[in-house]
Amino acid sequence: GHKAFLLWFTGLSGSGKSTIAGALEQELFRRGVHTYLLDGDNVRHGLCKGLGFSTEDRQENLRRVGEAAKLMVDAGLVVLAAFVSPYRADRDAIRALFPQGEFVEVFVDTPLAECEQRDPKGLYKKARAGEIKHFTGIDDPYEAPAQPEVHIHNHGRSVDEAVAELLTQLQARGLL
Ligand code: GGZ
Repeated sequence: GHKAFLLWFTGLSGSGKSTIAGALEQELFRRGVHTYLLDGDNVRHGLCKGLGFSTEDRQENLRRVGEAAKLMVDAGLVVLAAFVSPYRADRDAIRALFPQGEFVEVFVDTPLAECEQRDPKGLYKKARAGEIKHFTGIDDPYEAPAQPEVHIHNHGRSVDEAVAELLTQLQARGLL
């Protein structure tokens, strides 16, 4: 079998977290690694149903995701989690659930201007218009990780390059 660990992707809405995590998951699948991808799309309708985007709700959203991820890692999976997770304290609380080396924080670093230009769901436009309040990067904070295990500068780079960098980093850490 392979090692089990949690890869935690953090970054702005539209930064490319889910895209990169999904592409990495495909490559891991190809290598016979057993994975599970958690993101807002699959937890906010069930496990985290009813939670919004206040500071408290984000904290509870991420707490539940962290606990679920821990169970999955205990079961032997490589878990990929892609959440905005804007507060350092919330990310560090999840880190604290895992033994050293089994929590890998991945900062998907895309400038706000680029995310806003992409605006795949039109959410930035709505946030600028005041139709969505507390939108991360617009009228809500994003606390960038100070010491992420992996820092992906995702401006003007392809998904394949980001995946290659992640694979290199995971190999260097003895996780693959
Ligand atoms: C940030 C929001 C908000 C607000 C809705 N702030 O691009 P998306 O659409 O798919 O990613 C964003 C997602 C964020 O949910 P998370 O569970 O990842 O957030 S957190 O980790 O903070 O709990 C965005 C959409 O939901 N969205 N309102 N106000 N993103």
